[in-house]
Amino acid sequence: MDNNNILDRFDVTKSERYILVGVATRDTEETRDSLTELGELIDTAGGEVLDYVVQNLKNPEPGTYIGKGKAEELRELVDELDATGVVCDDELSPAQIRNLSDLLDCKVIDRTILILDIFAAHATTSEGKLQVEMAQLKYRSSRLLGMGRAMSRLGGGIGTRGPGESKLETDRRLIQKRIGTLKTSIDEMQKIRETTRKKREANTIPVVAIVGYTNAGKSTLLNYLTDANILSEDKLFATLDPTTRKCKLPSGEEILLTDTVGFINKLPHNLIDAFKSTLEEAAHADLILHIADSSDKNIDMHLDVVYQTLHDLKITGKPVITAFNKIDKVEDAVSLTDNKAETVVRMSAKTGEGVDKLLEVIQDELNSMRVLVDCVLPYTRTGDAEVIRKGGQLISMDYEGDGIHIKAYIPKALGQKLGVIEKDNLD
Ligand SMILES: Nc1nc2c(ncn2[C@@H]2O[C@H](COP(=O)(O)OP(=O)(O)OP(=O)(O)O)[C@@H](O)[C@H]2O)c(=O)[nH]1
Ligand SMILES: [Mg+2]
Repeated sequence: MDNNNILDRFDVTKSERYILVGVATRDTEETRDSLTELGELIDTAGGEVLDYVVQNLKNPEPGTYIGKGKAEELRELVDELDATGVVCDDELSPAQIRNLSDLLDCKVIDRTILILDIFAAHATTSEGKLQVEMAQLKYRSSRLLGMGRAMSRLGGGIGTRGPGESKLETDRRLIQKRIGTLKTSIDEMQKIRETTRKKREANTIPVVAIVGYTNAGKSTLLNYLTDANILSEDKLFATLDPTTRKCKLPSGEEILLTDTVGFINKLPHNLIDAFKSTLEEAAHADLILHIADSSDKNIDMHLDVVYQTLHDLKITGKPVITAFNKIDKVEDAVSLTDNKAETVVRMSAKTGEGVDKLLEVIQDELNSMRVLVDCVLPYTRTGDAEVIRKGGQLISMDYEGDGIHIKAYIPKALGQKLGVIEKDNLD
């Protein structure tokens, strides 16, 4: 027997140990990949994965998720491996959690509560914390009735952590009241953010929102381009709260780049709701920068998850640039495509390869949303000249005898407002 095993056995501080369980309704391979991701979630939450169990079923059993026979086998495995509990790869109904935890006589958690737990641990801003607490309370309030034993089996640890932990009440009314209070606070914070965003919009600096599957390298890119100093690590959901930084394009024009929470397959609905407001930055962006991990073996499925989530969040109709990141890790990045994007680039946020090209593409895309103005403004309109200088990509600005000669790319809407587009600039 090797030393590691002996150490494992006697280490009482060892983290919680789980068996992962999935139901393959269509493709066993797909379910296995989903379980691998579930394993990464457990790892991120600080737990350990002991084994994987997959059952092929047309649909999950309504009462017990897996079949009774499979549950028997699983119970033996739980005993044999001395597991803390099992994690199911789908969101379970209250009845499924209760019945399964009775059958297995151990802690039963699901993908949703695991993700909520990670979000709870990673939220750093007060708004993020309140949003996670609200999502957790909503999940729990629908699962309290008749869950006595299953709840007590949860004990502590994964699935029970978060800002609301000390307030975990078994009384629905208290939970409803708390949800009401949280909503008021979140609404207030949202108003403040709205004001900040409006101010920003008045500045007309283009906003580019970085979106993508979790762990694709969004924060690494923002760190590479700016001094954002965001935590980036090989964990899922390293980033929860949005960070916005100024970044200079090759032309010298400044843009605002926003890094946001990553997406994941089967993202709990309560969380989509909760993070709608943090993702507002993306909803108001001029351009979506979609980061994908070239080395991800499920890249196509994950591209779809991102587009589906953007659709759920009603972030549609914006130009998308897809950057296939981590090309330093793959042999053949050239064959990767995304036909939903306007443009595709290949890059590495780690080595910097292809990042210049990405910035050029962002510049081109922004320019294509603009018009070229070439006009002369009288000196009485110095203020407008300044608006043009700040609001677009300035090519030249000369103070001549007859007025200010300006050449610049500016957003169409701004050009119309100032009356400097085409015929209008004869005024
Ligand atoms: N080899 C390689 N690794 C990269 C590259 N970009 C990011 N990574 C690594 O990928 C992991 C995830 O990077 P993050 O920047 O945290 O990813 P993210 O998209 O912000 O992830 P979440 O915030 O968790 O959604 C880290 O370990 C990075 O060092 C790259 O171009 N090449
Ligand atoms: Mg991140």
